[in-house]
Amino acid sequence: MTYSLYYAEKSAAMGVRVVLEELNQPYTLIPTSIDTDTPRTPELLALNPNGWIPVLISNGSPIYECGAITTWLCDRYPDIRLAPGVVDPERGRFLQWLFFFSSSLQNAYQMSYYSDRFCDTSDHEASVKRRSINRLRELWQVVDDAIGDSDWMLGEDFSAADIHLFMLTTWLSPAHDHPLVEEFANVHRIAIAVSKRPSVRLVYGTGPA
Ligand SMILES: N[C@@H](CCC(=O)N[C@@H](CS)C(=O)NCC(=O)O)C(=O)O
Repeated sequence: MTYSLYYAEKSAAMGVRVVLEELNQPYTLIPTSIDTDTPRTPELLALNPNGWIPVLISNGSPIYECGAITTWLCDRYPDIRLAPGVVDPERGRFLQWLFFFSSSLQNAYQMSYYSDRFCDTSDHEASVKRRSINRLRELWQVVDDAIGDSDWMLGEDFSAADIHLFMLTTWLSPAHDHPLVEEFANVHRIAIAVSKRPSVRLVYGTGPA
C-alpha cells in the first residue's frame, strides 16, 4: 500500500507525514499551496470542499481532518503501538487530546492566522487576533497542567498525540505575538523529546533546539 498525502510545509500535513514515517509506510507527497492568495485546485476541492490539507488518499479513498487520519492510520498498524488500541484504558485520553488539539487549539491558531474568517468586517480583525493570542495561552496552559511531570501526553508511552503536540508548537510565532513555547515547561519538554525522533528530523529538518 502506498499512500498519497496532500502536503505543504508548516501545515498540519507535516504531522500526518511524521505518523506515516513512524509507521514505516511508503507515501508520495502531493505539493499543495495553502497561500490565501492562491486558489485551491479543483482536485483538492473535490476531495475536501473546505480546501484544507491534509488529505490522505488510500486505495483511491480520501480522508481529511488530521486527527481522523492519524487515528485511522495508527489503528491500521496496531503492532507499532503509536496509539492505544480500542479497548486499551488509555484510548479515551488519546482521543481526548487529538480532538482537543483539532477543535480547540487548531481553531485558536485559525483565529490568529485567518482572523478575517471570524468577523464580518475588517474593523474587528485586530480584536479577533488579540483574543486568539490569549486563547492560545489559555489552551496551552491547560495542556501544560495536564502533562505535569509525565514523560509523554499519555504518561509513560509515546504516542501520536505527542506528534500532534509537537506539530502545534511549531505554529507558535513571535511574529504573531504568540506566547513562546518556553512559557509551558511541560509542553516544551515533550516537544524537545519529539523533535529528536528520526521521523521528525526527516520531516522538519533538525527541529527546535
Ligand atoms: N481541521 C482541519 C484543519 C486543517 C487546516 O487548517 N489546514 C490548513 C493548513 S495547517 C489549511 O489547509 N489552510 C488553508 C486554508 O485555511 O485556506 C484538520 O485538522 O485537518
